[in-house]
Amino acid sequence: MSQYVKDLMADVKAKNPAQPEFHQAVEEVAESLSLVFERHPEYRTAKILERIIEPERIIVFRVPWVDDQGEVQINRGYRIEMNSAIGPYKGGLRFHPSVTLGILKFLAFEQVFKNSLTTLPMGGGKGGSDFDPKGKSDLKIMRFCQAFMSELFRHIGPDTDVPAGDIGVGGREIGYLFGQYKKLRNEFTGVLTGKGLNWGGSLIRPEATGYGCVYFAAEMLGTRGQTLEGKKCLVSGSGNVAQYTVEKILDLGGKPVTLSDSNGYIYDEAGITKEKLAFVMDLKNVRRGRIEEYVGKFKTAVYTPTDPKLDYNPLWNHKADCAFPSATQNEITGNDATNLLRNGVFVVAEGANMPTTIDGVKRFLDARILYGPGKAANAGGVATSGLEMAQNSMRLPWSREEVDNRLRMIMQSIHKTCVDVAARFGTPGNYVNGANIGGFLKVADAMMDQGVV
Ligand code: NDP
Ligand code: 2IT
Repeated sequence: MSQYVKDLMADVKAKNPAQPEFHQAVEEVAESLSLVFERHPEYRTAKILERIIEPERIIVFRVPWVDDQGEVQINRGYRIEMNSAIGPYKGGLRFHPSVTLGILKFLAFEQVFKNSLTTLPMGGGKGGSDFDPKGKSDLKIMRFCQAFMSELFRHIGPDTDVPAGDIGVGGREIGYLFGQYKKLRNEFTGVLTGKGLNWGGSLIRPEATGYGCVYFAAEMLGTRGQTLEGKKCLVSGSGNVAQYTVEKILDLGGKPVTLSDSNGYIYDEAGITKEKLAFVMDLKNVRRGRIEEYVGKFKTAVYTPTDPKLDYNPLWNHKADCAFPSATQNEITGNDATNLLRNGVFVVAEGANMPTTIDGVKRFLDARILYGPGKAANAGGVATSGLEMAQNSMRLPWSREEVDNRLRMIMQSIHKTCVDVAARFGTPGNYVNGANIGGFLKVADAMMDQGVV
């Protein structure tokens, strides 16, 4: 680690104590940017990275609501408005009990670089709450979403800050949030993305993160003259990103064999087919059940419950070619990375945000596999949110083919940026440097143009 990164990280840790995920995200980017600062000291002089690290604004608020028993409940709501150099703040909302300020700051920080890579004019933001939607009735979810938006509405807007979904926030929640925003503002605008198709949503937005991640994997494979055809794929999670990752892997001839939730994972030796995926979609999106039910229905699969005592995740310990982590941060540790490499995995495309620890990333880079970091590989979701914003502004919807073609072109462009920039800065094949530097340059130049604000 260079002296510059050491000093920067000491400052970041002193100023932002107890935010380990935020420190991790900053450290990874700072390491890559050392290569830029050697050639462009002007960015260092202007303290561009130091400014990106400091959110432009953080909003923290009380979310009081009344549950079905008439008991008052209190959650904490957040919106991190991280950087608006290249467009309005843009990024998802996460509802999960693990949500803290540090988690949302890491996500908002990553979002700045990711959104820049998409080629669309979007700044970076993220928000959410420590609210746990699991097992709650639609009515409770609606009450919570209304309470959350009763404060958030005064801070967001179609040209200011445009939230979307993330863990625990899907089409249902976006609907309730949008309804409350519209009631309070008396305005029908594109203030949220991931909206329903009948009221301003875009075709392909639900599919976009998973589809985009698989398109990115296909691009990476293309650099070695290969395709997904016949490739055995490990997928974690079973939510929005995981489901459409499986769907696109199947479209491109691959063989997905795993899915998971926080209780455990299933391994289906025969492969997860379109029919089995339809069962999972109904299980997760309609009945809101646990992935364990899969093995009751399909006898070719085995279920392994999560064992917190293990120092590795057995999901990542199967013979395979590709891995698509699509659940949450730090789900691939150093041990998991070693297991993946030993089992023959040579493509890792991150659907989740920062699913690999710093130690794990180092092992992937040392092994020179095709490792696509989340900032690049999962950018298809927010890119398609950008396409939803464009359609809302025009008040004209595009067809499925139009949006899917644009998504594919954007993923190809992000891939090309990563490859070109990594080579230009002396680390060919290193998609981490390619994504971090490629995302940084556009934001940095915009900040240089706009002065110290
Ligand atoms: P969902 O809420 O739809 O699904 C999340 C899945 O991950 C569930 O299967 C969930 O299991 C599992 N999961 C969540 N937290 C944990 C945890 N702490 N430990 C183990 N499993 C966990 O979310 P998404 O699919 O939308 O998001 C998945 C990942 O993709 C996240 O990292 C998100 O930030 C990222 N992402 C999402 C985008 C989007 O457009 N939605 C865009 C880009 C990235 P359980 O039900 O048991 O909690
Ligand atoms: O992490 C992400 O990129 C998202 N959750 C999607 C954000 C968005 O605004 O669509």
